[in-house]
Amino acid sequence: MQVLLGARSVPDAGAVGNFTQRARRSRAGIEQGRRPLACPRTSALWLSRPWARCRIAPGPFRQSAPIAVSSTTYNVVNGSISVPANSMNALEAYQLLITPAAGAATGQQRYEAENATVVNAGRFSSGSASDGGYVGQIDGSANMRDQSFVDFLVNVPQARAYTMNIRYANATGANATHGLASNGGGWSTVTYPPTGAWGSFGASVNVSVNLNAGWNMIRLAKGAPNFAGGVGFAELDAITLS
Ligand SMILES: [Ca+2]
Repeated sequence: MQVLLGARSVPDAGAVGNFTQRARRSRAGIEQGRRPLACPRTSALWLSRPWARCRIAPGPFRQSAPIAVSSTTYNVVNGSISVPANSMNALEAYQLLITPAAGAATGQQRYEAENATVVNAGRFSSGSASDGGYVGQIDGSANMRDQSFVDFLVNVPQARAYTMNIRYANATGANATHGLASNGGGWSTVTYPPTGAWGSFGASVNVSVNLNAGWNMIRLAKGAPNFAGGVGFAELDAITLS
């Protein structure tokens, strides 16, 4: 992730003394490009006297864009980053702008299992599932009539290896596996460690998948033609490509 740390100066909210004298000095300060000395913050006079608008009116003392304090690329570890912000000024506001280091993503990245082509399995609802739905009963592997698999039709901007995050549930108490194939290519194995309960989602695994630019078909299978069959059972919630 690319992180831009910026700061924007804010007017001094401190000393409030003789209103007339200080407000005049403030107006002069604005015209000279300096920070205003004081404006009463809650007084009705503050709202009614035009020079008191020094706090909100555009002027030389007010910055049009944040000052960049730092711009750094961080690796995401377990879904989070840690950004140090040293020597912060209490009179300034700070903001973080976080963007993917490779640039903003284009196109769809997440695909719901319940919206994919589901063969010999069922669609169900769950409050913990992405978009409220998932695919379960992906159980068949014995013969072509009952082989269970889910086909995701995805579109990616360029040909490369993508990280595919798979949200799943596996309440068998042991590792389960599916076969993974894209565009009719060879099979690889996806291993799903056990999770708490069927229909309860939050766990995910990452695998790598090679995709072509444009449309691709990704199959996750308990059973499918030319596939020996997976171990145990798993439910599918969604995949995310990055
Ligand atoms: Ca889902």
